[in-house]
Amino acid sequence: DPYADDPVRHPALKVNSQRPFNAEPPPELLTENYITPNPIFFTRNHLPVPNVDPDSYRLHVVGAPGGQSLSLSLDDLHKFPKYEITVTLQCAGNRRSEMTQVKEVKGLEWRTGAISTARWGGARLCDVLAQAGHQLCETEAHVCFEGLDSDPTGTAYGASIPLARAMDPEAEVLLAYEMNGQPLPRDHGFPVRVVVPGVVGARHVKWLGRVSVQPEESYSHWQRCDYKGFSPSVDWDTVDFDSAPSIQELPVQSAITEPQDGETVESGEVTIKGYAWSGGGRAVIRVDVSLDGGLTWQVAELDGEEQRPRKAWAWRLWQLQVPVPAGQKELNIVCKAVDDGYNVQPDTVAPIWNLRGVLSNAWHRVHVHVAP
Ligand code: MTE
Ligand code: MO
Repeated sequence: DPYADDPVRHPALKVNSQRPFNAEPPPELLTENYITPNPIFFTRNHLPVPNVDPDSYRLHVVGAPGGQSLSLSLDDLHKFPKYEITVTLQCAGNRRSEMTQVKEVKGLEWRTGAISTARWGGARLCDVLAQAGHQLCETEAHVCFEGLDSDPTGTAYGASIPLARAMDPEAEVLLAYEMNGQPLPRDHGFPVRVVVPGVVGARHVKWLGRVSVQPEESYSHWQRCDYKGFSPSVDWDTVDFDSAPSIQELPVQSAITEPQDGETVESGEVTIKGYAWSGGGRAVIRVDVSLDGGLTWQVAELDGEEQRPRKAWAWRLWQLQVPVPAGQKELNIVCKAVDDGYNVQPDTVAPIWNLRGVLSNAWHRVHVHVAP
């Protein structure tokens, strides 16, 4: 059993698949803290978790022509200037279960919890690439990452990001060896993972073994034949994965974590809580909440850390305390966020449905009963 050596997990996690391990925190725990505690940070593994010996670990960085290839130990990586940033990581499949309700899709049934936030510490990718002699001369090039996890044929997990993002100090791409002040837990990439702020989770390659600069995107299945968006009209007979770009920056997202669908709330006052985040460093500027399915709206209070313009890498938590309108037996609670590009979420799922169930960011709706 290739999974026999997987780590022990926190019992509060809602498991979507055991082998490989995929799990999300329940909504009420997800927004209990601004920084998600490591044991309940959502986990998305495609393969068994490798057991990497930190002493013999080496990160291989392929050098530029005229530069030098690097074989970096953990100690070597610690010698680069250390950066710490708070970054929210979201899987492209977050909220896929709502797409399934429209029409069947292929993928794990994530609810609203395939998103979490941590303080990551590590070396900047641009500093490591510079030491290997790379410069931003080939503007169309890509930085390809390979994990140390592999399938029975020996194929490793892989992904890539544009060299322009990797070399941009303002993009703050990290080779992280710390998560919330601790060495990375095994499920989250021990000893080193990539953290690409503002970009889909799939590019944050865990158990990083190899970094190279290539003229083309990674040839990995997960770069080329997955994690792409399509029209609702495209099905598995007609899909052409080469016709769509790989997902990098994610669109604006928000969800309600309290109360939960089907719950009964007290009459009088209700507190509604949730999270909001946008990709590409775009800051969430507002969250609107409705109690009547979207007819009328109120503005929620944004909590958590204020984000820097163009570097809003982390989510905002939000809440709204409101009186329950007298005589209401039920509430149709809805939330939607706006980012600083004034991008908004679509109101329904059907027009953004796609066969892989990715990019599911319609208004989030929760139906609750009011106690008599
Ligand atoms: N890296 C490796 N090596 N193997 C993987 O299966 N999954 C990716 C990414 N990096 C993956 C990986 C996907 S799709 C996501 S969403 C994130 O890791 C999840 O990171 P987490 O498990 O730390 O939350
Ligand atoms: Mo993912």
